[in-house]
Amino acid sequence: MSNPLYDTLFGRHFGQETPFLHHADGRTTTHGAFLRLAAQLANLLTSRGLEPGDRIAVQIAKSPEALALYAASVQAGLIFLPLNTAYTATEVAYFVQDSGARLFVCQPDRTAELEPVAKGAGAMLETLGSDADGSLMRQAASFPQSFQTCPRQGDDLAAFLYTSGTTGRSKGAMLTQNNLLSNAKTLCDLWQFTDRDVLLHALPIFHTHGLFVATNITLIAGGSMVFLPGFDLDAMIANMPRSTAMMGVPTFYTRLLDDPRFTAELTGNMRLFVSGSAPMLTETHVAFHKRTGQRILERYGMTETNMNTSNPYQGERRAGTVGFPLPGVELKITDPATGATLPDGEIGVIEVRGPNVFKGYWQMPEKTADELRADGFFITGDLAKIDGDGYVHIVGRAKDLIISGGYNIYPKEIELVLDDQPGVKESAVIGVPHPDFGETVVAVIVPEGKDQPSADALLSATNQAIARFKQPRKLIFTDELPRNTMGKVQKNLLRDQYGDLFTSAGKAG
Ligand code: MLC
Ligand code: AMP
Repeated sequence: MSNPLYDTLFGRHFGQETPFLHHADGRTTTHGAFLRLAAQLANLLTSRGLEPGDRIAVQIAKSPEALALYAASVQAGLIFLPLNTAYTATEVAYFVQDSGARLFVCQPDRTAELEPVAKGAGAMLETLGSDADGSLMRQAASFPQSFQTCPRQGDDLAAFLYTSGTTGRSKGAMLTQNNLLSNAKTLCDLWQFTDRDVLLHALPIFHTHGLFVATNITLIAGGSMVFLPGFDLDAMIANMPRSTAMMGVPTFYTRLLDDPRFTAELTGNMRLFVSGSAPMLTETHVAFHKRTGQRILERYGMTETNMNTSNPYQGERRAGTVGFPLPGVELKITDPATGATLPDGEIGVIEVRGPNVFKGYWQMPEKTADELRADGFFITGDLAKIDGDGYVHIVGRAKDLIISGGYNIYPKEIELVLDDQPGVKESAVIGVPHPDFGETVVAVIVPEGKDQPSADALLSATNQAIARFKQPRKLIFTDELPRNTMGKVQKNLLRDQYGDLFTSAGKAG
């Protein structure tokens, strides 16, 4: 009996003392040592009664041990549910409860705050810290270093990743073993990864980009990763010469370009720079080429679909485009009103179908039916056109979504918090251009009466409820919101009005 995801990503490296994770301090963890730890964790998890198909929710700092917990979950047939470390206890409570997680793993320093969350959801609680501290590692040490891999099939679920929605309620995207495996194999081939590659890994491992694209591809190729806890400019510069590839959000690239130490010489050993998760400005692509002589490869994906398109590895990487549909992925541009396929050159919504497309939203059949057609096409909500050469150009979004530094922020979630505050009649949250994060959050607020509510009180309310990265960077008070004849708030007008708040033309900084 096999477990395709475990066998392909991890199992075949068992016992191999080849380098897998290079640490900032110069130490290296081999594939063998990594998989022995994963096996200990898998033994521990099953000893606690976790069975194939059970959910394990984790909100832990990026570390080799955190990644081993992912491997352990796959080996034990569990459904891995990683959560952004910035989420507040209120946000986490929803995910743990909604997913029905049997076990929740948090950082040791947040135990007091998150213990009631686990208890409220009927989940067991363990801890794992960034220095291999916490209850999980303490217990794992006494378990055997090999584990009888749980049999799984390609269609079995491997992960839940929650994505927010336009209604403000997050949905658990159910990803199967095949979804992850097919995509990783395709990208590994397309981007020509081999066991000689060293990936400079600075992305978080609670999202598709850092966990599935970056990590799974490296594992399939048998390569290694410089595994940094996060994006730190000095560490990026220091580790670039020993790396061959990097994956990042556009903010990584603008920050690197802002540093004079980032030169063609520094990138001399690098063969591939990949960008995605948010639109990259053409000027960034051009400036990068001018500085390094290399062209960034931009690709396009989503939590629900993994990766859908990519610029070519060989051939023209066209700035301002996300390239072509991946092998095995069907892509069409449709009329948002009728669903009819549009001819090339016309703007419509991207729909995709293929082995990469998820199974649906956990316990939300109506929402699944709204976005995943019966014929298997997923309606992405991204607006695009296809040019005469077949390149896909993303031109906007049909969904009300802000992407800040590669993190998705749904305005509705923030509006619900603001509208609940005393003195607020209504609010509209918009994304405006930002030099570092691409877009950032601005809240336009209509007070209830004559007196303006205190900005501090409003910010403190959002601080309690939602993660820091989603909180408005500016509040604007106004008498009324612009509306169309149907009564719908015209956010495009607000974006036009406040669009230069953070750019050189504006002042907010
Ligand atoms: C951090 N902050 C952010 C932020 N990240 N605010 C808005 N947007 C963000 N993305 C906050 C911090 O809490 C802090 O708040 C302040 O901004 C400054 O922090 P910083 O030190 O400058 O941030 P940093 O830690 O350097 O993080 C920035 C970043 C990080 C860009 C490196 O956000 C990041 O790694 N983003 C990658 C996201 C990602 O992996 N997305 C993939 C999604 S998968 P304070 O308190 O100081 O004001 C997907 C599918 C696909 O989309 O296609 O890939
Ligand atoms: P997420 O739900 O976090 O997976 O974010 C997916 C969304 O990120 C997509 O629907 C797009 O709107 C956006 N996205 C990802 N890659 C790109 C890209 N290369 N260019 C523009 N938008 C992108």
